[in-house]
Amino acid sequence: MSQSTWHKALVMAASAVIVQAASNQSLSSLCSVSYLQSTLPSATSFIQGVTLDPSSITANLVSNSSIASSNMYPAAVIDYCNVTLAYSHNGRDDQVLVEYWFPSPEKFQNRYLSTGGGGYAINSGTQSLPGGVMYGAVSGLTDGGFGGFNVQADAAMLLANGTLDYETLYMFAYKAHWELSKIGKQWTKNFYGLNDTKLYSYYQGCSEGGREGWSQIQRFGDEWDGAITGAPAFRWSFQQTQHLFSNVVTQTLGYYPSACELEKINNATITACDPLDGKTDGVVARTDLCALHFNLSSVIGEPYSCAASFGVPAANGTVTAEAVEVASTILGGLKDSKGRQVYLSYQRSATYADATTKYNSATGEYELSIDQLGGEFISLLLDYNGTTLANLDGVTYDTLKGWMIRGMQEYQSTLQTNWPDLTPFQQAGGKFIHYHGESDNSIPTASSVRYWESVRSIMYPDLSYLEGADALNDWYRLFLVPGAAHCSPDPNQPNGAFPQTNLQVLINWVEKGVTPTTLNATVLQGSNEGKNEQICAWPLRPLWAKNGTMSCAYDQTSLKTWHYDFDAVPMPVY
Ligand SMILES: *[C@@H]1O[C@H](CO)[C@@H](O)[C@H](O)[C@H]1NC(C)=O
Ligand SMILES: *[C@@H]1O[C@H](CO)[C@@H](O)[C@H](O)[C@H]1NC(C)=O
Ligand SMILES: *[C@@H]1O[C@H](CO)[C@@H](O)[C@H](O)[C@H]1NC(C)=O
Ligand SMILES: *[C@@H]1O[C@H](CO)[C@@H](O)[C@H](O)[C@H]1NC(C)=O
Ligand SMILES: *[C@@H]1O[C@H](CO)[C@@H](O)[C@H](O)[C@H]1NC(C)=O
Ligand SMILES: *[C@@H]1O[C@H](CO)[C@@H](O)[C@H](O)[C@H]1NC(C)=O
Ligand SMILES: *[C@@H]1O[C@H](CO)[C@@H](O)[C@H](O)[C@H]1NC(C)=O
Ligand SMILES: *[C@@H]1O[C@H](CO)[C@@H](O)[C@H](O)[C@H]1NC(C)=O
Ligand SMILES: *[C@@H]1O[C@H](CO)[C@@H](O)[C@H](O)[C@H]1NC(C)=O
Ligand SMILES: *[C@@H]1O[C@H](CO)[C@@H](O)[C@H](O)[C@H]1NC(C)=O
Ligand SMILES: *[C@@H]1O[C@H](CO)[C@@H](O)[C@H](O)[C@H]1NC(C)=O
Ligand SMILES: [Ca+2]
Repeated sequence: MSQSTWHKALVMAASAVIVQAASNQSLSSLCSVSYLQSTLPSATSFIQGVTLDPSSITANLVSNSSIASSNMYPAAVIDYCNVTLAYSHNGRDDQVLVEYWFPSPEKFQNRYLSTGGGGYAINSGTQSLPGGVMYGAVSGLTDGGFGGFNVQADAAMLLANGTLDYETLYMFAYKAHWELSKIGKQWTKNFYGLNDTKLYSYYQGCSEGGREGWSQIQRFGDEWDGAITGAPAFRWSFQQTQHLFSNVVTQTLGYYPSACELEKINNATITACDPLDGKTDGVVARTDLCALHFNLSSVIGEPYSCAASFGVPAANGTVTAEAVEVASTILGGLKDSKGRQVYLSYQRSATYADATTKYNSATGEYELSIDQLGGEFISLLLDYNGTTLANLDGVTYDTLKGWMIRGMQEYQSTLQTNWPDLTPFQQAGGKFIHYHGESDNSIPTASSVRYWESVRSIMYPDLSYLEGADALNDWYRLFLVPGAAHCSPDPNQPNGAFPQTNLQVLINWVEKGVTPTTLNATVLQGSNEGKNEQICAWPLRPLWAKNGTMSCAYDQTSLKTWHYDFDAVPMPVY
């Protein structure tokens, strides 16, 4: 029997089962390979060019699974059917694996959720799937076809040195996620016998997972009801290359600060800027006021000391003018040799992670340590030569600019992911929660601000700034999370709250029309753990009155500190 004939026979034999399932079947009776085969959609009816392999299906019931609280969801106890499936692309001898967790029929709430990865990983293992199941959503992840759920895209990106695997590139960029959601949604409908009942379709991911979410909303907007992305790694060539900027600053200035000296500069910044938001709580909720009112030079001469750790000896000294120059040059963002702005940078209060140096025990000196993600972009995707850049010899600010622009040309239709027209998503009624830690040390917070502003100006060109902002906030809201680092709370600012219940908030917005005027957040560490805070929606900024009340205020002088004019780049950079 051909696969499609076999498939039709199965579907017919199974239709009776589907009807039963829709009424009141236990998860244990549905969680079988035969039932999953019987409900597996016929690929040709909704997606062209893929062949699903019914014989590859695995299914196992997981009951009473205790899920610990994470940054992305609260604690819960869940039951689900853990399902994996292999499929291939017609005409290509390949294999892609997907995994879906199906909640029990009585907990299922007509929802589907796709989840993403981080770095070069297209999934987060099974870390992200519980967050959907606990809200009654079938939740899925993909291996991208890279060779297994634990294999990352970079491992499959080259067929040989010098030969990029374009299928891997496109799968990683957006194709694998499109297939994951198309298959997942159709299978969900069949599994629960939804018939004409509306299936809500959601996306949730952070960092590279955030970029993956945008890759779908920008291309297939009308396929989604709602999405959450944190700190997306979009504007790829700029984002990846900027990881090397801090290294090139140290190399250009000829000063390699110890981790301890940079930590001291950041600690002093946090202490000085914490009260500017009106509440002295160890959290810099207004990094823009910090940029306007705090002079880093005031830290010069301050003593610092750190204990020995991980092969780095104890450090003890006073902050030098050179270290402050390194820090302030990093904060200024990349400029070319003519002094023109190329890219944006981190906010004050973010640790200087990209500037990390390495201790040479033979010389007793600190020296250059190439940022891994930055070096990997150049080596793998511009040089097609493995995942490590050997050195930064001869690399200048202009070299970095060249890499950013070359990568923009080469990856505009794949990884760049900054298409600013979201009309199909908006017209289909989609809702978007975009958040970014204000102290992110891996993807600059201003990167998210720039994208939101790009969408505003492209979609509402005839409206004033505030009118455009209001119109955009009806369906796409950006929240900068005070005291949060990259996709997580910041251990240096333990009182900062993190938006752990984002999916609940998005569901309420999409399904009940409850607009998140402010974003719900919870302190997840320290002595205030469990405390609730609300986060202001861009472009409003938080400010605490003397009586402790927070308001979300419009402050044009502060907003200006977030905006950069990339006059070194001869093309619009959305
Ligand atoms: C479905 O099962 C639940 C408990 O498992 C029960 O409470 C409910 O009444 C059942 N519904 C129907 C329609 O049989
Ligand atoms: C679920 O797990 C908890 C502890 O993890 C246990 O106390 C409880 O008895 C279990 N319930 C069932 C129905 O298995
Ligand atoms: C889900 O199924 C896959 C494939 O059988 C298996 O590797 C994985 O460990 C399972 N996960 C859970 C949580 O059961
Ligand atoms: C590319 O060359 C590097 C050494 O320069 C080697 O380690 C790596 O395995 C090669 N990659 C491929 C895909 O051949
Ligand atoms: C789906 O349609 C079948 C056949 O018309 C029907 O028996 C079943 O109850 C429907 N399921 C739901 C969930 O409405
Ligand atoms: C920076 O502050 C943290 C506490 O937030 C502390 O653990 C660390 O020792 C401080 N580092 C320096 C160099 O002062
Ligand atoms: C910061 O302070 C230094 C040293 O006092 C001074 O030279 C510099 O002009 C100040 N920078 C700003 C932006 O005020
Ligand atoms: C740092 O050096 C100073 C001066 O030598 C000394 O007084 C102090 O105890 C040292 N601190 C640490 C933590 O080693
Ligand atoms: C490829 O990478 C290796 C190892 O990093 C390096 O030695 C070699 O020079 C690189 N080759 C090219 C053509 O960039
Ligand atoms: C908001 O967060 C609190 C914990 O800080 C939680 O109890 C509550 O359910 C959340 N509300 C929504 C709508 O998610
Ligand atoms: C706190 O102060 C602000 C600004 O002065 C005021 O608008 C607000 O009503 C006060 N709130 C309370 C609860 O007193
Ligand atoms: Ca504060």
